[in-house]
Amino acid sequence: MKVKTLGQFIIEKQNDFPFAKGELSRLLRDIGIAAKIVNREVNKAGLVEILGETGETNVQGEAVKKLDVFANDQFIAALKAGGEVCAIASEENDDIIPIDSEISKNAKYVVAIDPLDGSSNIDVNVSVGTIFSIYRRTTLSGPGTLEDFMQRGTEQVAGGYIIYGSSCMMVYTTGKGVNGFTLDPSIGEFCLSHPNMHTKLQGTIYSINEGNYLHFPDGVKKYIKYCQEEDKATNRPYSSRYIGSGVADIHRNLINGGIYIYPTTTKSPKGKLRLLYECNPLAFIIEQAGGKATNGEKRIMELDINELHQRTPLFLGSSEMVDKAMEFMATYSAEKQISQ
Ligand code: AHM
Ligand code: MG
Repeated sequence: MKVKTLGQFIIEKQNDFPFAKGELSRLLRDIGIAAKIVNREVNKAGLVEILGETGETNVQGEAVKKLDVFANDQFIAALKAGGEVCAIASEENDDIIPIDSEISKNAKYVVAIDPLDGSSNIDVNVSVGTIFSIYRRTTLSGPGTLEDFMQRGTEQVAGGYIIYGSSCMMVYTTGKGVNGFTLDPSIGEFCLSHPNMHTKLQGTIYSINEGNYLHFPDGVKKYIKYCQEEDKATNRPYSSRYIGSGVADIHRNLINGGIYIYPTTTKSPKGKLRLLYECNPLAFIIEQAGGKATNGEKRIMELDINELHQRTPLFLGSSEMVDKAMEFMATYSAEKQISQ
């Protein structure tokens, strides 16, 4: 069998962009390297206690870091060392990280990243992920600024995620389809395992934290009831599946067909997930795979962004399911307005 590694695939795809000088390819490769290091640590997570590394320092005398901080440090270090990026925005950092170094003085890109998504699952041996989004800088030179990140999702050059699951996978798009690579631990390479990924128009899975049911907008409550109704023609009731790791839930739904919803709640009136480094890259991937991503009303990738850590509700997945959920949103929010 002929194996194609992520590195080989990236080089081949560089030809899709006639004037490409290889910067984006190198940047994607850097992300792949950091992902492998993070995966190694995620795999050891359960061993930390027995190896006695939970104290202040580990055997090398280094401070033991929580995995999310470790992942953040790894991605930032890899991106800085690569020299293709003039600023980084991370869920873990309040402000952007401008990069001011000799090797990055001609860097054209900025990267927004959620280094370890699904943080509540870190300590319980359940899949977690990394989500990243790459933009071309809009400022002309010097270290990147906040302005470089204030771009709509439609401007993304690439978006992707890594899932640290029963195997480790990297899935990304540069706007020419979606491809998935599985890490083969025996050779330490991501290998093309899921070429040209497509999601179903209509799936049979809905993923939402139903514990928040009472706090959902009426449109979402009605849509959940719709998913639970008996109807042979549409294969209902649908199955409810919710891991609590967005990357894992969305990866499963991408492959099997389904919808993921994180709506507004009374506790999170603007939604919980972040537009820049969670929703936009996931939206880019699902759209490239033939699905849809909206905030219940508008396309995620066309939303204006004016804050680094801006939140948005998210309805993402198989397009007919997202359309249906939006229909419920439109009907019931209109009804509410009339009755007010
Ligand atoms: P995080 O970036 O702090 O981990 O939060 C994002 C996560 C998603 O991965 C997941 O789908 C969601 O939050 C779960 O939230 P909840 O526990 O409220 O259902
Ligand atoms: Mg997150």
